[in-house]
Amino acid sequence: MERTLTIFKPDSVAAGKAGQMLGQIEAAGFRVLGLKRLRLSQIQAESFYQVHRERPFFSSLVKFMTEGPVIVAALEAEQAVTRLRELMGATDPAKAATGTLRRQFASNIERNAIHGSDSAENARIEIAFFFAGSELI
Ligand code: FUP
Repeated sequence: MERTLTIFKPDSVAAGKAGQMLGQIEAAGFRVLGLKRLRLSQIQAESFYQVHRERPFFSSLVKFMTEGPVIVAALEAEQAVTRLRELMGATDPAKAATGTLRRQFASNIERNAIHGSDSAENARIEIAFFFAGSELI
């Protein structure tokens, strides 16, 4: 079993689509270990995306990620990292395959509906960013 972290981004939550997205993720065999709704502070968003701090889109991404509440979930499944990224589709929804979450729910490469960890190691770091061990059941 492997864990991964997903974030239903402010666009999905504002549109009332997070539940549908989580339903598709559960239907694909993922188990929800932890779930919470929160609004990221600027410092939290900058810290979460610090790997992108030198990229031209960084400040716009931080602004988007802090514009409203997000819903974060710690998930468990066989090959959870890879399988969630397959369900999500490409970063740019215009390039995402039919049926993927980003193809269904994202607007553009920035407002792209959902985050998923890109490795098991980053999943561990990202889950710890949002959840205490006692919150993962
Ligand atoms: P992904 O792993 O698919 O979420 O994509 P990346 O880690 O490459 O990018 C992280 C986030 O940066 C994306 F979800 C959206 C944002 N981004 C932009 O806003 N513009 C870009 O050109 C690339 C990424």
